[in-house]
Amino acid sequence: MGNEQGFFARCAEAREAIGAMRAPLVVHHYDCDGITSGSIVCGSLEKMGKPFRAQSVRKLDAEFLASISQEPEIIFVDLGSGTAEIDSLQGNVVVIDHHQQKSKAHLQANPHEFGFDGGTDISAAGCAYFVFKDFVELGIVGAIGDVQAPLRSLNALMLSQAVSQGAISVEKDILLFGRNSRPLKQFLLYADEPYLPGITGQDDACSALLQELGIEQKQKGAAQGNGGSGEKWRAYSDLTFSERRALVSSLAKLVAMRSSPETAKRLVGDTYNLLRMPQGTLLRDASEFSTLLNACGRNDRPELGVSVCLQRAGAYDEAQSLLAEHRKNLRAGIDFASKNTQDAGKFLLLDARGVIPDSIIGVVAGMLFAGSRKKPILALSLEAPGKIKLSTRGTRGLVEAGLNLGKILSECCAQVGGVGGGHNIAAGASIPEEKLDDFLKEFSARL
Ligand SMILES: [Mn+2]
Repeated sequence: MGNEQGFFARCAEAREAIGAMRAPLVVHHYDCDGITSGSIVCGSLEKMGKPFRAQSVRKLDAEFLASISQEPEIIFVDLGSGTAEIDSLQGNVVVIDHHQQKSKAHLQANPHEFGFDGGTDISAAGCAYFVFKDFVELGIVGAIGDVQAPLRSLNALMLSQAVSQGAISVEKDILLFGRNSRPLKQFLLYADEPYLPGITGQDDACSALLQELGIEQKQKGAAQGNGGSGEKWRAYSDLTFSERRALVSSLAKLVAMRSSPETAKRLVGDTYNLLRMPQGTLLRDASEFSTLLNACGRNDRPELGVSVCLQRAGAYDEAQSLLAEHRKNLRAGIDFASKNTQDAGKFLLLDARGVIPDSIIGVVAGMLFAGSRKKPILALSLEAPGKIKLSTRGTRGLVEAGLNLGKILSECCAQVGGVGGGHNIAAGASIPEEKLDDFLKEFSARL
């Protein structure tokens, strides 16, 4: 159990320090949690009437740090804590982050310092929410984006505040991704959390199941364009109550039988409706909102994600078309990964160098990993010529048994000359390609 009061006092200190800044540079991470936490900071600065600049980055490398070394005021969001090198920055620096701490010099609103686990108890967006006490929906979306559901600890506290403000309602429903936005068959085909044995990744089985349950994949709708068929693909949210019930109970039976009754319990759970967001958009559901933001970040448009979060004109439509493209890439990546992952003894290895872009390798590893839970997965992609981006994923069960991937990657990187770290359950690194064999030996030795 962490020290809530200590953490909140630190958040208040951070808010005060930011309030005293004149025109800060906001540096935030590019993923969903980085975009939402960055947006909370930017939106709050806007409300304070303060001029600011925002910049999103994938990592704080030496080159980037050199480029900001002259900045008088910097706010790091969803990164910074894990980078000891920021200690040498001379300006006024405030860090809002939930990664394991290596940096010590600056004021940090970081839950680790107060006995909380930034991997499961709160994300950067939640930290930013507790700093500014505003934009609570974005706090929840960030937590969902960082895969921290079921929400507990500081996340649960934030949620209860959101519910009492009337910002969010929580409903028990199926937890598979894309309830509102994926056509039914894809909804099943790409199901990863939980993984549906015999269904996930198997096109024919998905169609057969829907047919067996008498659930039509298409429905009559408004004619699309001139002479359109007037049919549209149905999403889970388009189903009738009895269709939903039939589908959920048949999936639950299947998972209980082929995986375990515990896994079947993970099929249904809390979903988060964002009641103040525009109706009929992906922004109404925390998990779909997070998908949209991840698509922005991973397609080099994190600033578009910030505009979506702050509901700037035109941003939503543009983000939606990016998402369509992103899904196409993801499907290709998962297809490759499912055929090319090897058992490397103590871990699973996916070598996707030159095939899966480094921007989505972590997501692909996470989705693929859902099928096999006994060992962590290590996925490789090419970040630049001669440079490998590594992504590792574990499970809560492995973490409870003592796994700390963030620590392991930091140690391995120290041995082979790379940069890496993260959380106990998920971590990443960047290493020189010629050091790969050394890295794999170091990694295996620490599992
Ligand atoms: Mn984060």
